[in-house]
Parts: sequence; C-alpha cells; structure tokens
Amino acid sequence: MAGRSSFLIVANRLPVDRTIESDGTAAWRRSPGGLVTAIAPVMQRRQGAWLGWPGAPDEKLEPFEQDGMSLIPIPLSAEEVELYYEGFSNATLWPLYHDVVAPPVFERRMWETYRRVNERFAEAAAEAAEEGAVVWVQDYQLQLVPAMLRRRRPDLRIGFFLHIPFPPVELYWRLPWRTELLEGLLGADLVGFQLPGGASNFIRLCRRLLGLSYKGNEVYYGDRVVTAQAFPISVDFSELDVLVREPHIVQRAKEIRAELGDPEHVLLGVDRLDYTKGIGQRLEAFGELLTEATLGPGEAVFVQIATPSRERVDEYRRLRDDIELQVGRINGEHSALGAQPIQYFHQSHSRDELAALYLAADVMVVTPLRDGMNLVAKEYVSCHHDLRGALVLSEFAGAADELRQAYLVNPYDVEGLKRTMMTAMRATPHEVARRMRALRRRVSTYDVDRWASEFLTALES
Ligand code: ADQ
Repeated sequence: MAGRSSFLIVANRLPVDRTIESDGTAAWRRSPGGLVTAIAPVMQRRQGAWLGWPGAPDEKLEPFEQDGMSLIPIPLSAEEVELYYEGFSNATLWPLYHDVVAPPVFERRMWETYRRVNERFAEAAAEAAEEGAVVWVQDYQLQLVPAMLRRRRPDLRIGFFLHIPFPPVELYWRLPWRTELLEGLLGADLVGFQLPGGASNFIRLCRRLLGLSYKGNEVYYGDRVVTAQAFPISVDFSELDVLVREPHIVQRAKEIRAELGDPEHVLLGVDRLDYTKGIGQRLEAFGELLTEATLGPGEAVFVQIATPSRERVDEYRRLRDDIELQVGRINGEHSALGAQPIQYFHQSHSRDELAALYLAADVMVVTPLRDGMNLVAKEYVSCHHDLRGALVLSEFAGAADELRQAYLVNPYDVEGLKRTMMTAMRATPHEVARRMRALRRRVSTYDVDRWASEFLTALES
C-alpha cells in the first residue's frame, strides 16, 4: 500500500470474495451488499483503506488494490478462526446479544484469542492511519479495537457501528469480561446502533457498570465524551429499483412462478441459516395452515432460501438438521406428485436470482426472533415498484421500527403467525398497494448512502 490513509474501515472481513476465473486463475471480486456499495465512494474520495480478514485461514497476503479500494489483509490462523470467530464472536456474543435465543458459550480460551486478534487489528489500523485520520470499526467481532487503537493513536477520530442488537443490562451482565468489552467500545468517539433502544441500553450499562455520568446521548468517560446514537442501516434502494425493471429479471420472475406450478400465492423466506431468524416458526405456521386445510392443495408454495452459514458451530449444525427434518415432514404429508408445498434451498443465490425471487413473491415472510435490522425486508420493499407484494415482518426485527405498514407479527405466537400470513395472502390489491407505497417511501428516503453519510457526519462533527 502506498503510504497511510486518512480514512479506514476496520471489519472482520475484507469486502471481497475470492473467485476462480474461467482460465483457472484465482481473482478477487467485490462482495455483494449495501455496506460495500455505500462505503466504496467514500473510500475512493478519501484514499481510504479497508482492513479485514481475507476469509481463508493461515494465509499471509500483501496489501492490494481492488475497485479503487486499498485492502489490507489481516491474517488469522485456523485456531484463531475457531476461537475468535466461530467461538467468542459467534458462540458467545452472537447468542447473548440476540436475547439468548441459544445458550451462549463462556470459554476463557475463546476470550483470550478474541483479545489477541482484536489487538492485531488495532495494531494494523494504527500503522495504516495517517495523522488525524477517521477510523470506522465495524461490528461485534471487534469491540475491543476502539480502546486498543486509541491507546496507540490518541490523534484519531474513531467510530464504531454495531450491526446486531445491543442487549439489555440484565443479559450483558452475564459476560465474565463485561467491563473490558464495554471499555473497549468506550475507546470510540461515536458508538452507533441500529435502534435508539440499543443506544439507551449502552448508556444504562455505562452508568450501572462503570458509574459514568451522561447527558442525553453523551457519556462522560474520563476527559472524553462518547456519543451513543442510532443509525438504522438500509439498502441500496435505487440499485434494486433499477435492477427489477430489467427485462431479464421480469422474465425470470415469471419463469419462477411457472416453475412453481403457478400457485395462487407464492410465499418467500430468505435468510442466513441462523437460529435467530425464526425459520422453524414460520414453517410450522405454514405447515399447520396446510394440515388444517386453511390452505387448499396447490394453493400456496413457500420458497425458503437458507444461505449456508457458520457451519462449523454446533448450534448451526443442529439447526440445519432440525429445519431439514421439518421441511421433509411437511412436504411428506402435503406433497402431490410433482408439487411440493415447501421449496427449500440450502444455497447462496446471485443478486439477479434473488431480485427475481423478491419480484415473484406475493408475500415475503421475515420472522426473526431477534434481528439488529434485517436487510431482506428492505430489499423486498425496494423490489416492488409494482406495489404488489405484502411484507410479513417480526416485531423483533430492527426494521419493524421503521416499516410500520408491514404486517407486523410476534413470531413466538404460531396462531398469530398463521392469521397474519393469511391476512397478507387475502388482502385486496388496493390494501397491499397502500402499504407498499408507504414502505417504499421510507426505504427510498433512508437508504444505505444516507446511513453512511449520517454516521460519518456525526463522527466528524
Ligand atoms: P444478517 O444477519 O446477515 O446481517 P440481513 O440483514 O438480512 O441479515 O442481511 C442478509 C444479506 O444477505 C441480505 O443482503 C441478503 O440479500 C443476503 N442473502 C441472504 N440470503 C442469500 C442467498 N441465499 N444468496 C445471496 N444473498 C443472500 C447482520 C444483522 C442484521 C443487519 C445486517 C446489516 O444480523 O440485523 O441488518 O447485519 O447491518
């Protein structure tokens, strides 16, 4: 990398995926998704650099350039991937921060590795940042980085954004390393959350655990002021809005409906295969609608896309078995020759195919038990300029704060889920359009660009 940067992103992963080209050589391709899209222009304007793990263990790579971004790879050994990433990040913090919907693992070895890896990220960021640079640290895998970085480089402006919920004091309190983790975050000038509730949980915790005083959203920490504020993340609305108008996507959406046997209702779920997403709950509700004959044979098809995720963590392996058993049981009971009520895919999909699926679906079913935001809900809305399509949305997704005109539902209430899914399926086109119009107004105004620029403006002011 040529010199130091005035703008740094520090994230667990680099924003690129390795691909194999047709001639067999390995190359990098920019990862899909809003975060990269929103941040790339800022990176280009400010000669930014992005620090992160390239995704394969035991690999040391030199800094490289991709799409006008300087990328600085941070190596992780196989053992560090197991203990820092799969362990402390995804078996301790992830379930704890998601209302303990699975039991968190508390293991000292995991914690120690988490601390060591955070130290490595902080060290690399300290080296890459020019005097007075702005550094934006992302998410729960790197909560110690702000303080570690500030110790090395008090001249920097440091922001942190948490993509997942910040739990209430009573849950956070269980963490044996609660003080050090909180002090890690307090190294930032600005700590961003998806919702105001996350920011107030954080402020309460600062008061209870460290006895800090505060005023409004400002916490007084030594001689510094740390601001805690909500910045609801969003999607690239206009990119999706343009994409779904393309003839090949429109055509593909038609094909999808035909391939599904042209049922009256196409329901869709798109999630990482994660126990926080409430996939089992929604399938149970759908299965009961079939068993009770509220839905007739062939009347509705449920397409569930479950992206492979964290497959080496025990809890995720069990979840996959449970979901596949459940799908098999419901399909076993309700299929006819050539027609299955649930179409289940444990696969990743291209951006185009995902857009065509969103466009094809009459009802999008998003029922997490807890979710920081949930971008799938906002992507679905972005894809429906036709004002068709009903969104069934869990009250426990961050997105429910903004998307009030969705069909809101408590995913723990199976009867409520059944009722709400039926209401969405039977709604008049007029009612569906009225709700979708309001949802689109919200998502088009607060898109991912606005999220990034509001965060950075707050950080630099
Ligand atoms: P996630 O838990 O991963 O994100 P979500 O916000 O829904 O959840 O984002 C998933 C993304 O992956 C979406 O952009 C979606 O299109 C994509 N995706 C899902 N399945 C796919 C498939 N089969 N093929 C291709 N792409 C697929 C975390 C938090 C969320 C928060 C985001 C952003 O848990 O609450 O909204 O970060 O902050």
